[in-house]
Amino acid sequence: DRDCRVSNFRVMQDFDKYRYAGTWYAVAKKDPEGLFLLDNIVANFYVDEDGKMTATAKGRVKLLRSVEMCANMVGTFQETEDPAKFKMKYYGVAAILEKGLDDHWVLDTDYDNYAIHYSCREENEDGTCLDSYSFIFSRDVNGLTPEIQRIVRRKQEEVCLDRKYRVVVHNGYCDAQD
Ligand code: AZE
Repeated sequence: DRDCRVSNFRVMQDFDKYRYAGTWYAVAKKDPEGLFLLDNIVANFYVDEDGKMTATAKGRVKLLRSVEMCANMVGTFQETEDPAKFKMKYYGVAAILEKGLDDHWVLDTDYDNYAIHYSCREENEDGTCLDSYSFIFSRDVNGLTPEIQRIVRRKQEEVCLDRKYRVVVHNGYCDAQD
């Protein structure tokens, strides 16, 4: 019945990066292995004159047990043959040394309210995902309507991540800093 192979996941059809641009608040997330953004996660996507997509992201992180800070991250996106599937090169500005190259897939979005992001970092032999992370983005920091929550839940099941998400708190922790 359910196909958990990453290559068979359905992504947003006719994805439009121009409509995806702007501010998104992470309202829920599924964590990957290792260090990750904890809460107060806000992403801003831009498309420049040449059509290249970039993004900034902010979020609280905890380094070495107890050192808490707000990470300021930058991402640049490489397009692929599927308009909803990008390769994202990212790195931290200032004190955050974290960097990497991740997939950035947009599974679903209505552009105005919600977007469902997915990234598989490592696949198993059978094509299912061994290490993934995913964000549920909202245009409204206060969350999603019950109707959209149903759409999101259906998609979370479809990509075999049901019950793996936690709510992302927004309490202004990273607002003062830049
Ligand atoms: C994402 C969307 C917009 C741009 C970027 C994103 C991802 C950022 C990370 C950050 C990790 C930071 C860590 C710091 C210690 C997907 C939110 C850059 C993966 C672990």
